[in-house]
Amino acid sequence: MKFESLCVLGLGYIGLPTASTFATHGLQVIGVDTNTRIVESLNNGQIHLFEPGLRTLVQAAIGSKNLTIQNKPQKADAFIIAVPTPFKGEKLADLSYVISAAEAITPVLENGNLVILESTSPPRTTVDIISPILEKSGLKAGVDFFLAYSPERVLPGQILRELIDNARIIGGINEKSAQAGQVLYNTFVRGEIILTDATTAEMVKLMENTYRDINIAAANEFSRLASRFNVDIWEAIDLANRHPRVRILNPGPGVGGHCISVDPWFFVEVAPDLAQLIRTARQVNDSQPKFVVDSLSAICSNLRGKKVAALGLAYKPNVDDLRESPAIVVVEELVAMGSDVRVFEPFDTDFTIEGAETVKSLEQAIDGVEIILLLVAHTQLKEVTPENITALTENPIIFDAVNGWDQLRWKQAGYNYFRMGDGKNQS
Ligand code: SAJ
Repeated sequence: MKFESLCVLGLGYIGLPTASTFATHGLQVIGVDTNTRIVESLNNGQIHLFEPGLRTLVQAAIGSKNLTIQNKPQKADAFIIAVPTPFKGEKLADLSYVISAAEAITPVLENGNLVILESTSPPRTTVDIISPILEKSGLKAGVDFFLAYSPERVLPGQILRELIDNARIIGGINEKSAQAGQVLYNTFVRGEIILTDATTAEMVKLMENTYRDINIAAANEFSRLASRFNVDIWEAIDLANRHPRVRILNPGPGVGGHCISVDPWFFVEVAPDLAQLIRTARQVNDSQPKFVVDSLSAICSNLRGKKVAALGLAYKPNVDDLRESPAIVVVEELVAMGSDVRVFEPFDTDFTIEGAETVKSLEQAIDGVEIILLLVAHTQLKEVTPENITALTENPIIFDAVNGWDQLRWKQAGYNYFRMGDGKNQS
């Protein structure tokens, strides 16, 4: 069995690096996206998202003529579906992109082909939804063509390295399908490749992100408890983590991004009676922006009319992705309370939030404000020091929601510095 050509459907954070990596490893790859803007910009050598090293990789792939970009799939030996699974309605998985992608493959599907679903999906999606759509081609899944689910587990910011080095799970609808998947990914994966069934692979993906969500929820709840009991959460976590079997994560303004804040709901959707801890963890993390705003209110008593510089909007440090970002929710809550908010996001200086002012530089953000709120520990924002801002505004309150700054330095410079979850060092 050999795969020489591949069609990757969906050219986002997963599909584009995957298509490019296969192309630079010798496969003839067609990258497919239904968004004509993305197709045009890629064909003009522009990439529409930020990920370290990705621009160079995509340019190399396109330059080698092994990667071409189109808006429709065409015949190939293998197909990878890497489209999003967003929410619809009240936290339900919207499988419409996955379904459309499978429907687009069906007319070009041939004997001996392999189809892999990578999009995060509720358990049984591959078997109950994708397989019947593809079988409308007249071919039998697992017999005439192979079908597998293989979750993507790369960390934004380190995608290109993790794509190659991470262990990869391939869940086939039968053994032959899993083995076919292994042949395909062997093209570039250096991590261990482990074969299983499709539904186990789907569940593993959801379990990984749910596990992280629950652990972050614990850290966030601890930060609220620490505030109440005049304890510094950052000191307390540092001490607890000296225990050989304890590894508490970092509290913050909440959990964002398109994965961890979304995937646990897929369990709640299909098994609400069983997924109670999972639902509660989601609710804790979703209410953490309110904890940030409440903590700030406790310091300032009245936030109405207060001039606030909100620094950082991305869902985590050093990425340009603003999806589901808790920092945005913090800003929206401040706006709702009547604060006069200026936002600065170094990775996206155009993003707007109704009622807030977007500015293009740190200096513009800080100029004349009364409160400086650090919401994302981007390297560029962590480098801000008291010396940088002294000339721009007089005696603002500093509120660090991510433990991104050195409190001693700010205090020694005479600032009123507060840290989220630090009930001990209220200056
Ligand atoms: N966060 C905290 N405290 C922490 C760690 C993270 O509040 O201690 C927050 C971040 O600020 C962010 C959110 O959690 O808002 C998620 O960030 P993350 O770095 O934990 O994860 P993602 O969403 O960037 O990537 C995750 C990864 N999954 C796991 O680590 C289990 C990645 O491996 C997956 O491939 C990715 O989801 C995905 O695509 O599903």
